[in-house]
Amino acid sequence: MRPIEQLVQQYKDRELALPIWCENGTLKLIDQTKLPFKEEVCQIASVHKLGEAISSMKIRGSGAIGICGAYGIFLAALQTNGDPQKVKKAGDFLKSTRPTAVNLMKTVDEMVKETKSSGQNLIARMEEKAVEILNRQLDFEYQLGTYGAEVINDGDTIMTHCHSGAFGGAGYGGRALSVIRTAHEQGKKIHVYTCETRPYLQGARITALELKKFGIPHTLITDNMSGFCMSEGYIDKIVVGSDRVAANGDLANKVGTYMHAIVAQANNIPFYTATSSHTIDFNTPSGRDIEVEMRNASEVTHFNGMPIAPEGTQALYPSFDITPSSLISGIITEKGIISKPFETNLRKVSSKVIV
Ligand code: RI2
Repeated sequence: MRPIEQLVQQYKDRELALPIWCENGTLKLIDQTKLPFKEEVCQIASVHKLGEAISSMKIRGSGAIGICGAYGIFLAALQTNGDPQKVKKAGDFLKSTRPTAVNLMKTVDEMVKETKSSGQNLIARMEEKAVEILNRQLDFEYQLGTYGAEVINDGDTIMTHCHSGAFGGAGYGGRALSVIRTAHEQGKKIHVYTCETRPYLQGARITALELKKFGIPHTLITDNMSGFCMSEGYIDKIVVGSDRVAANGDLANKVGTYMHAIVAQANNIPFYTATSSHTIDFNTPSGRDIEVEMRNASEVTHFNGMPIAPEGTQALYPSFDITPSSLISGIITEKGIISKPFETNLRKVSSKVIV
C-alpha cells in the first residue's frame, strides 16, 4: 500500500477526521455541504473535479483546502506521469479556485517547487511531500492546541465563529477547535457558544457536530446574538480560525469575525485567532491587501436550493472580512502565542516558521 494510502488506517486508529484521502490513485473527500446529516464521500478522479469541490465548498476550511493543494498536485503528477509543465498548470488552476485562504497557494507552490528537484522519481516525491505536508499540519494542530489551551481557564465559556475544526483542517481540530479540544482533554470544564455562521452554516452544521463528537458542552446561537451574549457576560473569550494573517497581524476570516471582534473589545473580552505559520503571509503587508472572495448571491437567497427570500431579491456574499490587528488579543500559533506589536513579533517567530 502506498504511503499516502497508509494514512487512512493511521487516522482511523487515532480517531481523526481525514478531510481528504487517496485510494487506488483516486482522491476521496467528505462532502461538507451534506454535513451533519450525511458523511457522503465524493470520488475525485481529476484535478478539475478537485477544483470544483473546492470552489463549491464541498471541501472547505483553510487548512483542509491547503491539504487539497498538496493532494491535488500529487494527483496531477500521477495523471501526467510527472510532467512538470502540466503539474504547474494544474497548480495554477487549483490556486484560482478560492483567493483568500493563503494555505492553498502556499502548499501548491511548495509542491510545484519540489518538481524542479525531483528528477526521475517525481511521482514518488510528490506523494512523499503530500504526506509530509499533511503530517506537518497535523503536528501544528497539536502544538498550537497546547499553546492555545494556556489561555483557556477552567470554567471558561468560549465563543467560536464558523468552523475551524477537524474537517476543515488536518483532522485533530483545525485551529480554533484544536485549542478548545486540548483544553477539554486537559480536564478544563468549558462551554462553547458556536455562531451558526450564515449563509453556509459552518457553525451550526459542522462545529456543533464536532463539539458533540468531542463531548464538549455547547450552545448554538445565530450570528446576530453575539452582542447580546457578550454584553450579558455569557462569554469569557473568543477563539476563531484564520484564512490569512497579514504581516501586520490583520486577520482574514469568515465574514462576521470583524463584527464579533468589535463587540468583544467593547465588552473587554479577549479575542484570539488560532493560526499556524503557513497561514501567516509576510508578502501581504496588511488586511487591505487581502482579496476577499465574493461568492454567488444565490447562496444568501437560498439554502439547500430552497429560496428564503422573494424571487429576484438582490444579495451580497463577501465570504470573509478583515479584522484589524488592534482588535486581536493574541495570535495562537504552533510556535507559541504571539502578542502585540504583531508586526515585530510575527517577524521574530518567522525565523522559526517553516513556510
Ligand atoms: P482553519 C473558513 O472559511 C473560516 O474562515 C474558518 O475560520 C477557516 O476557514 C477554518 O480554517 P471557509 O473555508 O482556520 O469555510 O481551521 O469559507 O484552518
